[in-house]
Amino acid sequence: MFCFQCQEAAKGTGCTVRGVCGKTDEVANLQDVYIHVVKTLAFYHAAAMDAGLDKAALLEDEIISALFTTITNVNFDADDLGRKVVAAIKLREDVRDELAKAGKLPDEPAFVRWNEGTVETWKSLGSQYGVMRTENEDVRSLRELLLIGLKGMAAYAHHAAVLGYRDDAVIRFMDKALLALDDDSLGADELVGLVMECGSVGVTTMALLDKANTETYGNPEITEVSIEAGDRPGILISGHDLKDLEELLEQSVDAGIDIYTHGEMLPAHYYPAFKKYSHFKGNYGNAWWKQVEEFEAFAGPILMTTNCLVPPPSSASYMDKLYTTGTVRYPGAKHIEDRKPGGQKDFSLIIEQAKTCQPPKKLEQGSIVGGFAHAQVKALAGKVVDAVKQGKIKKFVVMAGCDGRFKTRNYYTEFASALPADNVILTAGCAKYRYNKLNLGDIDGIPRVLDAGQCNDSYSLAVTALALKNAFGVESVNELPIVYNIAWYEQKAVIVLLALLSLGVKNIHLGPTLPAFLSPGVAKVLVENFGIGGISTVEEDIKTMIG
Ligand code: SF4
Ligand code: SF3
Repeated sequence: MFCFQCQEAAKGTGCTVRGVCGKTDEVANLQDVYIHVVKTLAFYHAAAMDAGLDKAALLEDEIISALFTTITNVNFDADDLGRKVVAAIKLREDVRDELAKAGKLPDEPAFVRWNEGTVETWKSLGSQYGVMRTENEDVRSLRELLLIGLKGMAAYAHHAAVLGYRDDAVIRFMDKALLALDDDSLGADELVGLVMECGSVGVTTMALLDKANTETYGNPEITEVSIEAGDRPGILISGHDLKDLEELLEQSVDAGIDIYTHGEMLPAHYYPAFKKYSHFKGNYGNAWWKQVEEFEAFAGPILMTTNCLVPPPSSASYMDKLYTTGTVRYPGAKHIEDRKPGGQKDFSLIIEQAKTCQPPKKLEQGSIVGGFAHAQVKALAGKVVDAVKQGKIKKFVVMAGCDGRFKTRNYYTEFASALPADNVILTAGCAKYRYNKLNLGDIDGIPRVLDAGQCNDSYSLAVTALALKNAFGVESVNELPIVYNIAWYEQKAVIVLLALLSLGVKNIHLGPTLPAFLSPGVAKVLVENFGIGGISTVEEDIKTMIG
């Protein structure tokens, strides 16, 4: 195996024996094969769309869900991945048959006919279809940056599609980019162009998801979320899938149990649509990497709807209470199957088990405040602009992104604490758990930590920046008193970064370390064109970023 797609890649270069995330060699190899097959699907998908075949939609779903499946901390199950690759090839061949029957089969390059080996041989294929297939370091870096951006884009496209929102421009770009990943005729310049296009299609995808979420569940609004545990048994739901949450809440209304969010599901509390459920109790615990101890303390069943799942240690007592759904899989965890068209997922098993469990152990006291997505910020715009004009707010500091387990991430807690009292943090994603319980206070009633939501809601931060640009009448977002100190861990943060670059945002600081997949040559391009930088010490960075 060779994998360097996340911030915790071994030795800062790549995992070669077993992932720091817990991904095995077999799983990594199967994921490489899966991605290889997805490139062949892209060819037939584009043809099926051109030909107007109904089956194009099935291939679209498969491409998007395959890319999402290979994101860090989503799927750890070799058997499941093997089945998925076999099914993907079968679907590809079905679509090819239909294209042939309709007389619409285009000339096929040799690689799209790939169908070699078996699940057993794929498990040990090494890096033949993975990162190291590309020899030139810069081309490899650009190809992987593009693929990683596509994975993040796919996650957002998947969430939008679950709510019935699609945009052909997104899947058309995915097809083009997937087919470019092994195209030896493309040099660095063309690949840089595709990476930039990936960022702008990333904006389209994030806007689509924002529309899907807000039209379905309403605009997030200022909300105080309890972080305390109640006295009834509960179900803990984590990940990013709001549709799963909706169905779980609906199916558990009179069950005598409570529903708690963990990690990235916290922002669900900000949506008006979920406020009608009196058993939607609060948030329990922190970011994904603390889950082993927090799932243990929770005592009830846990539902993982997307990343980030941490492999439970053999001593974990919650293994028989761990449920996965959607793209998430873990060997031994019970899996809730997908909904049929027009139907719901069936959460009865998990609800019945919850009734037999103890209430969660009490971990924390109090509450946190969030819900500052773009509509809420716009509603406050007058107040915010006044505070800036009166000099009460001097700077906005975007500290969105991911959290992770490395000690170096204490930097973000210290950085947030060290910010002057006239600075406001704009956040989204699980990075917020490094500072959202610090009680940093408010400025004339505007909290100093404005949480827009999940990493999925990072689009809101761009809309907020554009709203401020209009309010202040400046030419470019770079003239605003906003600095970016973003933390990344997995691939969704990469599409957010590319999206910000495509919107013209400059001088973003990215930490705690720069991605291992950026070769020195590619890193240089990003530094020279966009002023991207890393982080140093809190003291130094407060000086350089805040002044
Ligand atoms: Fe390593 Fe990250 Fe890849 Fe897991 S996802 S194998 S930790 S680089
Ligand atoms: Fe977090 Fe995994 Fe990225 Fe959604 S849950 S931000 S790391």
